Amino acid sequence: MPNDQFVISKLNPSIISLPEQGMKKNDFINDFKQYYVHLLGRDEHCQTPYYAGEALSLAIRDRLMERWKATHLTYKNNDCRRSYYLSMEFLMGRTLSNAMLNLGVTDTVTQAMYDLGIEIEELISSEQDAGLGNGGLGRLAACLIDSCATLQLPVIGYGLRYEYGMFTQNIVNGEQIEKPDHWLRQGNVWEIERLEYSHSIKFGGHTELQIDENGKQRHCWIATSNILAVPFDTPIPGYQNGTVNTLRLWKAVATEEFNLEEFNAGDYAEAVAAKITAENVTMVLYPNDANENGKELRLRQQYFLASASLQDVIAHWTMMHGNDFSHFAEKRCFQLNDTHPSIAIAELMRLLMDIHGLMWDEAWTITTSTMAYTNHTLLPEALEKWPVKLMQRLLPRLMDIIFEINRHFITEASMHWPGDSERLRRMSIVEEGEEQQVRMAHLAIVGSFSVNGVARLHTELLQQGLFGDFYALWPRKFNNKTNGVTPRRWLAACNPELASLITETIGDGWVTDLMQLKKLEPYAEDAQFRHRWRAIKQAAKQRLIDHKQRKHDTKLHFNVDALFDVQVKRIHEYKRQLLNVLHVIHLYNGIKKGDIESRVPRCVLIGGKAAPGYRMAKKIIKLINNVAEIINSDPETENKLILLFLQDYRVSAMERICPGVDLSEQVSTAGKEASGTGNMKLMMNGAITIGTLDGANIEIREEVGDENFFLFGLTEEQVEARRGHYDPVAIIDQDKDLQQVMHLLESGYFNQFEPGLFDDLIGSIKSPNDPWMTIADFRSFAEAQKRVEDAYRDKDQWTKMSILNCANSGKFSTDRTIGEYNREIWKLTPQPVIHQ
Ligand code: 26Q
Repeated sequence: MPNDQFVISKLNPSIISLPEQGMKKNDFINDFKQYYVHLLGRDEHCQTPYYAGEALSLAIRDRLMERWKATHLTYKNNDCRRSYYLSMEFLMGRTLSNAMLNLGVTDTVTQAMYDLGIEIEELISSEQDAGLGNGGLGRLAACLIDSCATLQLPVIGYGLRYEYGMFTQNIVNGEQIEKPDHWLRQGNVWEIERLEYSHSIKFGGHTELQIDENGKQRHCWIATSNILAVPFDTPIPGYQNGTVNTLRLWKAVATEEFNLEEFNAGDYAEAVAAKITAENVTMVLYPNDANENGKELRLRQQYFLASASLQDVIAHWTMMHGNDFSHFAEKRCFQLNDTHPSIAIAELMRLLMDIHGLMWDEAWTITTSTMAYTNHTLLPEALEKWPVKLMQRLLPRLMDIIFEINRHFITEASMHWPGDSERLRRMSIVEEGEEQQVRMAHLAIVGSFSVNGVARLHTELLQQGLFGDFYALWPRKFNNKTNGVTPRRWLAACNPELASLITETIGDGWVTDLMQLKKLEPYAEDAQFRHRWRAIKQAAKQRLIDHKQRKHDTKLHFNVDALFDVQVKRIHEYKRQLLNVLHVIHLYNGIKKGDIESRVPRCVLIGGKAAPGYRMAKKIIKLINNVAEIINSDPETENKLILLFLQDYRVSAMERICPGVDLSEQVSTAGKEASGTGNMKLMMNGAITIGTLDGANIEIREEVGDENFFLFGLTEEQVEARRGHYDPVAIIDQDKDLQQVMHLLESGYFNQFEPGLFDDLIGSIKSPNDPWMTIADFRSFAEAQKRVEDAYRDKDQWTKMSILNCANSGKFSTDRTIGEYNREIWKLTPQPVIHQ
């Protein structure tokens, strides 16, 4: 740690204050040149747009710095209540265009670059995605903190600075090949390292009872291996409001003392090896979006995040209030993004008791009035459990505390249900069995004052099913917070043409008050408006095609009049990309049989990553590619049907895709998708949903009206009622179309040179135990797809529906979501930033 703080503390604030940075075109031109030539040492011969992008980013970053500092000062001076969003994932994507939009300089800067002969789009797309997340949960965290800044709420995001983010997906011979994503290789201009706020994190060792200077007993956790957590801060600007919040990501670094001891003992190689182990903690993001149980490194990551973040908050607290924690719970609040950081509950207890000397009851009251937990899944296999043995070895003091929390909890629960030992066994934080395990969701519920689901149905199912016992015990803890997405990135920035038309029509208030989109409704009846809306959609489709043709070097002939039918999301059995493929095969079969008159030309795009260890998901990718190969190379499908797998789906890909989508596929088995957020992005950009009554689809349909949504499939109740007597083979036998589809699949039509390749996929959907009941929904899906085509054939009708989808997407802004988190959980006061 730098020990030159003495010199810094003598710096006079007036000496380091800078003149205000200009926001005019020439100011950007001058700063750009300065950075490009003097700092980066590049000239007109530089072959890549990357450095120009970096120079511009530095100029933009400068404009964020003063606002960042002023925001920080405002929060500090007001000593306001704050909350902290703890998440193992922040899927931020690119930063430059969002920063320009939020600073309100997009047009000025575009012009400035143009004057220099630079196309700004080239600079924007030369930026690497910050892919520090898997999918929905990670992107939600990014959208939520954007809204916090826009609503001027004092919220800090805490996460991990993975050296390698989400892998890059290549498709080779139809299969997914993963390539490591070394996103920091060329540096990251958006982050500021703050060594001075590092904290030391303990692992291993053992605990001892000691007597402190006041004669009180204290638990000590000793003989540990320590790792240093070094923070890197990224500015999170609000939308044109002077607020710049902070995302603080922790990097693991070997501590000096840790190395020194071993060096002195002469064990050089061991010391270097230990350094590597230490720095491994934040080396890589786990690429599963369901639980990969029991991996020690993952537990290390989780504790590292929890401990570093809590130490940071407490260090800041004691600096202001000394060792007085009596008002801590009034002033601080933590939101846990799923159970991943939920070890924070035990860690806060440890810090309060072992470091700050509080008694159990006092510490427990503080903990249970500051922690709040968001659940993102109902799938039982995705619930986190950690072996007690592993916890005892890695985090012995925390395991002791968890046992003690559980003892208190079981006492409370048994007063509520005396003698109901079966229920207590079900509810216990520690699962008994051959191997004892800690149920992290139970720890999270017991240790929090708020437990929320992420869509109405999801929350209801949590209360009735998975967490039913807890709901019976503490009904008032439970609440719903339907997800959203930020309209800045997902409409204003990614679809500037549509955004301009909207602003021209209803003004620009919608950007921060998305319910205003409702004012577009009457324009659905205006032929001229529809014409412009349609032209914008067509142009977006054309751009999407052009990009595909450049990148995929495909010679396919696309038609912008075709229906663009898109399913982009992680590949998962419950999300049922297979149902989509069955339907595509059905369409293909129809073409082959000459049944074409009634159909509409369609371009089906499917994209998404499979967890590297998820065999079935990887097979699904292979199947999509094989089917695409056959369909696209068949001359009979020309101008009628295209199927394409979109490689390396990620945040920046979605920004390109969503303006050009007609039909949004949201076809998960009812009751399985907690919410979905891709559905919201697509709706906001005027796509119409074909979907089941699952997750937020239900609320989307409620907002837009049944007539503007293509509903199909079993309800959650029907799915559950079918279990035990589901008979997919009988369903196939009674459905001619499905028979033919299955025949094509089973005859090896799509894997002529790879016999048996898809047997397991076929077996899974034909099994009476198929949890996702794909076959059960086929008929209803195919019929809904027919209705889609009937609607699409009537261009005016379709465009009306498209406008109405956008007009009614207002609810799905994270501004609304954050408003609810704040009103019902955080209770923060907005803090307008005072600029000196
Ligand atoms: C856990 C343990 C070990 C390794 C990995 C994990 C892990 C990582 C990521 C488990 C789950 C995730 C991600 C889950 C996720 O993205 N869930 C989605 O969250 C969205 C936001 O609430 C919802 O819209 C989606 O419905 C939900 O599937």
